[in-house]
Amino acid sequence: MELKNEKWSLDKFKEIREEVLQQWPTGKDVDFEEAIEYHNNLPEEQIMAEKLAEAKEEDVTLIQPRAGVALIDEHIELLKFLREEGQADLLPSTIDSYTRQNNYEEAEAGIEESREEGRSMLNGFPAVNHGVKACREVVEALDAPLQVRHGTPDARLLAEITLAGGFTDYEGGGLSYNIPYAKNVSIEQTLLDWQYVDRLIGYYEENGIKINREPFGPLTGTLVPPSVSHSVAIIEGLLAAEQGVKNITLGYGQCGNLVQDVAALQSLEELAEEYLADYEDVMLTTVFHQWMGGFPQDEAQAFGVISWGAATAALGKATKVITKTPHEAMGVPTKEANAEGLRSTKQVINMLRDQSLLSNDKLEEEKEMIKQETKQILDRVFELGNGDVAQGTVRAFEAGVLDVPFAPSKYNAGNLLPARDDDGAVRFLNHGNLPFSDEVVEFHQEKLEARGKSEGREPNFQMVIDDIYAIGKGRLVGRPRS
Ligand code: 8ZB
Repeated sequence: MELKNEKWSLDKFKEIREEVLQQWPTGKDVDFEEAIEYHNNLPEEQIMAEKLAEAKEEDVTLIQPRAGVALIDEHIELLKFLREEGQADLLPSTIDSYTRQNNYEEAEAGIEESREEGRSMLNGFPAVNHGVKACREVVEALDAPLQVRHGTPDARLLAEITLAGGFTDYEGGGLSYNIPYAKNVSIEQTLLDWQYVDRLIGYYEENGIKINREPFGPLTGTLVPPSVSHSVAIIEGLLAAEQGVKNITLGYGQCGNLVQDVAALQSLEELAEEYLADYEDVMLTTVFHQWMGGFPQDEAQAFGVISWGAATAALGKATKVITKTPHEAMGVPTKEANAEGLRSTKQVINMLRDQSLLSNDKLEEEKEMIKQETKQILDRVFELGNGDVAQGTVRAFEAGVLDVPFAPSKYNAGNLLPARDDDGAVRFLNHGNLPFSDEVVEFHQEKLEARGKSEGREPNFQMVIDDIYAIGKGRLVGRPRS
């Protein structure tokens, strides 16, 4: 099948759908007409797009954790706890790694073992194996909207089952769930597979059902320059809108410098509005991810990292924030630790709800820079695709015009080197083949030279290494001898 950014005909979608629903026995329980009926009867408080629209309107930042375990009753208990004890506004179901790899046999074994052991032997909720009815049990036990959070290159069957199961939001995208997650899956393949997911959601929308879509913003973590993640987010937003998706939440992961992070959140929304202007009735919202890098082992220090993310989300007026927990350095958190991350976040958000970062020259300069860079990247993507953003994206990755630092994918050039400047903002030490103007390149060079000067060293690869390890030593910027 040829990849083009063009809305799929219903016939083409339905032809592929027959194969998708046969990938695992639970696929046969998906009945689209009946699922429409089910969604029509969902209480409004469980519709993600409605909750997000309300939050955007009222300028509040909602909080959402990550969470998922193997068995249905335990999963419900976990989510109830996070809602009641953690005051989560929005709920997730984090999917286990086997399901993310489409390995439903191993997921089944994990479910069995979990039953035998009396504890979760999977690192998430295996929604495909549990099937439509079980997903609905989860939805019906709760009073908040549910989102699927995963990391799946081919997420077609998972989407069919969870959406028929009453989930109203689906994370991921053909780039953001490929480049950071897979080594050998081609970009063309994941873009096609995610066109299917977007077309499915477009089909729901055509039938009056609002399903929200959320590209995974942070990609590989805390050293991704905002213009790189923004380019990916906007491309995924455009691809989704073309297939008929109407409710889109674009994401950005905390880098750590307050001004840059707020500038990133504001510019993301402004750029997206510009790029998606041709699509009617699209509701755009934003999500901010608390620190997606290494965490301090010490729980008190971890709360410091969490609170700084909460403050940034609130001051940047993100529509929602995905929280971390004091167990981040250890692995999957207990429900108590998860609720603590939520409560500390809510505390900071409540205290900052009436404040915003005052517009100032520095903020404007950062926004302007991020916008210029993103436009330079996206202009070249369109050019490479002769106007087709899907084809342009494949070629842009080949050419290193789109390039994500520290990504495992062999389809990613990997020429970029980011490093922090003297204020901790993320800059390009090496911009690889990104199509930047001289002005942009010099801006970054100057920022890194200024850091080099205050540290008495030339900007070099050691800075990158130092920055990666800095947080473990309780710092943002990796200084020599600190
Ligand atoms: C890319 C996302 C990584 C983050 C968290 C990790 C990390 C993964 C679960 C989970 C609670 C789970 N994460 N799986 N948190 N329950 N089943 O996602 O700790 O922060």
